[in-house]
Amino acid sequence: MVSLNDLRTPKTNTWCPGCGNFGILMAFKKALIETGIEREDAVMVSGIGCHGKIVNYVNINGFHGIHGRVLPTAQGIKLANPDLTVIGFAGDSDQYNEGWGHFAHAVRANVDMTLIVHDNMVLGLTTGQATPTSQQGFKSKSTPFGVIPPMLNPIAHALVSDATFVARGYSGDMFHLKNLIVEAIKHRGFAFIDVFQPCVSFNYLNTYAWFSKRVYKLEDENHDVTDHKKALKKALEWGDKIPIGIFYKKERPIYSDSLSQVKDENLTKLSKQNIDITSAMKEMM
Ligand SMILES: Cc1ncc(C[n+]2csc(CCOP(=O)(O)OP(=O)(O)O)c2C)c(N)n1
Ligand code: SF4
Repeated sequence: MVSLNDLRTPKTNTWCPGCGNFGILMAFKKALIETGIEREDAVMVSGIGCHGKIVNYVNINGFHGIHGRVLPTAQGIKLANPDLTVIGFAGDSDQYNEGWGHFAHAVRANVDMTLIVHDNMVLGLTTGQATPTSQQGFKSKSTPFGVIPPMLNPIAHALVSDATFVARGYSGDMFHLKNLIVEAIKHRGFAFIDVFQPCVSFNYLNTYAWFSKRVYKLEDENHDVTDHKKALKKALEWGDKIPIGIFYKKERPIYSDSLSQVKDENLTKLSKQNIDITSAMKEMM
């Protein structure tokens, strides 16, 4: 069983003091410990952005991929080696701008993995431009007169794309977030958690104080996680009260259940001896 000490790395953490990413990092480490997954059985995949550095700070296998491409990489790893627990970490620009096309299809495909989006409603690493989840009117370096279109609603989008696990966390409530990550990892299918992650350097609107005043837990209202209509209604709530917790959960076949090539086979365990790709190469050249 891993300990917090086992998960420590020698890398210097370069996130700004007070950044919401710290809450996600600690919640994830605690979730790994609680699920009892061994270090060599888990893989993290991240995109480009402040969030992406998280792979440097957890002592498990990690792949720091390119911007917007967390999902194809993570899905490929899981399909090739179903024995691994795969967790993707994306930024809100990373996932909801450049990676947006992948999102809807990952939800539909239902590969057995977890996606955690660090949703600070701003581009952090590139110093403060607007993202799809920035609120209408949000003033930033890219929108000095305020964001014009309405904000994107990833929770509602996931729900209408037949998602099997949809949740929202808040990095200011680390223990609640840890519980969500544990449930997401245990879920058989694509588990999606959007996490409010205050960016203390570039988002002066959606601060800890702003979130803490508004968020409430769905479980405190005895929310029924099997009620799709109710989940959608909750997904549309925004303003003085904003729900966090599991919106919706259900079982449906995972992608590899219907993929004969990987259904009963771990591709990484196939013999790599006597493989001759010469004829295939000739055909392609
Ligand atoms: C293909 C590509 N497009 C754009 C960039 C420039 N870029 C670097 S980080 C970043 C986004 C950071 O914002 P977000 O994904 O919200 O993550 P955060 O830094 O807030 O964690 C962008 C657009 C890039 N590195 N690669
Ligand atoms: S710029 Fe924002 S998101 Fe990036 S490390 Fe600093 S506080 Fe965190």
